[in-house]
Amino acid sequence: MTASPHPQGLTGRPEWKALGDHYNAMKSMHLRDLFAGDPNRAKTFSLSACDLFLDYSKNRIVAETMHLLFSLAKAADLKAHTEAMFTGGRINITEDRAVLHTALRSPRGTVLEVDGHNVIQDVHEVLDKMARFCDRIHSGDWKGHTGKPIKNVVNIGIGGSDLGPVMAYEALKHYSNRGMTFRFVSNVDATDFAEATFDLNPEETLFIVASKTFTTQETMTNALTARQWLLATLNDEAAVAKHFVAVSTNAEKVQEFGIDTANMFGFWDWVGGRYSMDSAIGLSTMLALGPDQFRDMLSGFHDMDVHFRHAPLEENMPVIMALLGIWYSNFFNASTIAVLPYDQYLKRFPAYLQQLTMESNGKSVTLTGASVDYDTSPVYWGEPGTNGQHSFYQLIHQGTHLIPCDFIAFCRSLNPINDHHDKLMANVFAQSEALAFGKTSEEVAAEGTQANLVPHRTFPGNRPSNTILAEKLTPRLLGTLVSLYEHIVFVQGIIYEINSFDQWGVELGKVLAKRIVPELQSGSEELSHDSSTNQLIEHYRKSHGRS
Ligand code: G6Q
Repeated sequence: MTASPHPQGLTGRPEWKALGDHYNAMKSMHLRDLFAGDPNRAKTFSLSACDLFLDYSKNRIVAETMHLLFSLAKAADLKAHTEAMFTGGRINITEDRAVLHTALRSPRGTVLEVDGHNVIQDVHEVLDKMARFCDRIHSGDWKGHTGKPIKNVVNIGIGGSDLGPVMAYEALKHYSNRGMTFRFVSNVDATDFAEATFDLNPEETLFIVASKTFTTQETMTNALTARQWLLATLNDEAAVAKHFVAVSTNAEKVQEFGIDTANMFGFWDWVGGRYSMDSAIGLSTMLALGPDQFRDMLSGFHDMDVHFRHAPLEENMPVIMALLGIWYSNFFNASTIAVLPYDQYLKRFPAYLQQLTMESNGKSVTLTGASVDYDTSPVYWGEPGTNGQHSFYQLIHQGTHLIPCDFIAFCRSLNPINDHHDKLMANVFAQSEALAFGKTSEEVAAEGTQANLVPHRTFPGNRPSNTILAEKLTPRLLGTLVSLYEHIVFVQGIIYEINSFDQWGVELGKVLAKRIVPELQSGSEELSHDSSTNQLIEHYRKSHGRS
């Protein structure tokens, strides 16, 4: 199924124009007045789903805003597109692929046929194979080449084959097997490999080479270095089979590398890299958590899938958050969104979301190839609170940019020590309050502030935010949270009429770097780049005495 765009494009839709007119009425309204005028505002603009509580009342909206945004989603036929994704429609049209990450967390026994084949059965076969492997590692049945059990796991992968596994490992460390060490190597900068392995004993180390294509330069370079590192100590090619497993869709390349395909965990072309942390790409996560907790995480993903697929638009958490994102990006010209988890375990969550959101919706042509005349994905960024408060929040409070914020927090700490958690939560509530309501010059003056300092100490407020609250960070909850953002991205992609599931910008980088490597390594090869690139290459060659 393809999108059915308006003949004059998104901005030609009457619903879009109505939002533009509504913006003119809304832009000068202050959250202070909106709250003062409606004692039920917090209740009206809040929602619970899948153990998440979303308070979106501190947004610059009224009921009419939401009504117009939902009308836009309806005009874009969002529900039909959602069904197309869930049922295996080939919605990734530039690669002619289905987009079925939701199948990765469908319960055992359900059926979803793609090209006459039940993919859910395949999914569970791989999950079972992963679980058997984890049990062998954990029980010590799987031994390294010299007979020692595996204590260290190093995941080698990049982009979608790294960011999800690292984020999930960090997020769920509390639930992980503390007797094992987990490291992640992604960068082709050798420092990444060197630092990840410097204190590991090769005899007790397992490498997971995670690459959908098994051709990615960084991953293959790191995998070859890992093999060299292992053999430098173990000195026997046969050791590779005991210390390397692969996660890939490319059995031929896995075999070529020397990994027994019996130790390969597969997935499918309908799983995009940035949507793959719940596929076999999550093998390191399963090794850290154990199969049961990994399955809990999948259930959390599935909870949100069901909610997104079936809840009416007006009660649909991903839809509401996606539409609010569009409201700010396209009408208030907000070019970034800050994601601010008040939980140290979620320190890699913003980095994970950067890929999910920006690689998916950082596009400037529509599905028909026409150039867009509106902004698509905003820049996502963030850091855990309270740390961010002591650095960039200044700009969010008093700078010239409007930066909508997503605050994420948990009522219960996984490390309830003294009153740390009350203080953490007091901060998150105080921040969204200060952003929304600010402090007027009258209030500042009334505090006895020196007149010349009043403008500096005034906070305009009217800075929007969502707050997502959950009881406790668990594997299940993490799945729900990731799935929430996956679907936000989907909704925005549908409204923007773009393909959220290809990544030609990434492909370009892969090709360009390969061309320059031989030029760096040879001193004589003639250079035919622009003068700047030629000069930089020459500079490097000189430093290595190659020219
Ligand atoms: C994700 C992208 C990209 C990809 C990496 C690694 O959606 O396609 O980030 O995950 O380039 O690719 P491989 O898994 O094929 O090594």
